[in-house]
Amino acid sequence: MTDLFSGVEEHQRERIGEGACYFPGFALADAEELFTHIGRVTAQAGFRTMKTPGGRSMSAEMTGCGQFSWVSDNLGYRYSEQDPLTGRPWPEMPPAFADLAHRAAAGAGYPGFQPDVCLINRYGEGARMGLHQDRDEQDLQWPIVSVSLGLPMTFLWGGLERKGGQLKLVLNHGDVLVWGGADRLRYHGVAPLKQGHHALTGAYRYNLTFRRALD
Ligand code: MD3
Ligand code: FE
Repeated sequence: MTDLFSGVEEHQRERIGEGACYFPGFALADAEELFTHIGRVTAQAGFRTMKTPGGRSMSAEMTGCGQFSWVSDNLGYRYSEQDPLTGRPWPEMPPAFADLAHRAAAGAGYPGFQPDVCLINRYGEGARMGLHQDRDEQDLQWPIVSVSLGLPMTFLWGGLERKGGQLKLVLNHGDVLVWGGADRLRYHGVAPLKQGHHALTGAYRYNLTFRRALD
């Protein structure tokens, strides 16, 4: 008998924009495994706070894995093959990471997504991320896949210009978002993290963003 649904992931999906999908709880089943991998990656490439080209420190701590990760200093923002703290390549992207990103992207209508970057953000109490666009990737046709772990955080979703209002969406443990197409260059950010405790991640929220930096 043929299985009509073979290869098609059955999961709750909400289209929140022309090119954007929200998958509540998509990563829940994998959350503990993902968190273990975060521990392995950060043992090799520790969390650090980055400085913007304007000289201000960002409040979220960051690191990454994959062929590239994103670095920021007084020279500007860019993707780099080396961790500037160690001079070594970034840790390899765990196959479980790439697989999750691939499945979520396919479910949102972006088949064939093979990320070469996983940026890992860690937010402690009060940490936030101001409104910005993600436009340092070479081919903006590829989506970005975001995975939230740990404490909930309010995501701010704006338009194609910095001015104007933002929609708010609470991102919970295990939630996945996919952004591409017409929504790829939307301004976005996250509101300051409220104090709390999560059974897996303690006082933190972690966010994985999967990207394709180079073609
Ligand atoms: C919408 N991170 O790392 S993830 C970032 O929660 C970043 O850590 C936030 O913005 C976080 O750059 C938000 C959701 C997200 C990621 C990329 C997007 C939303 C996006 C790109 C375009 C539009
Ligand atoms: Fe972003």
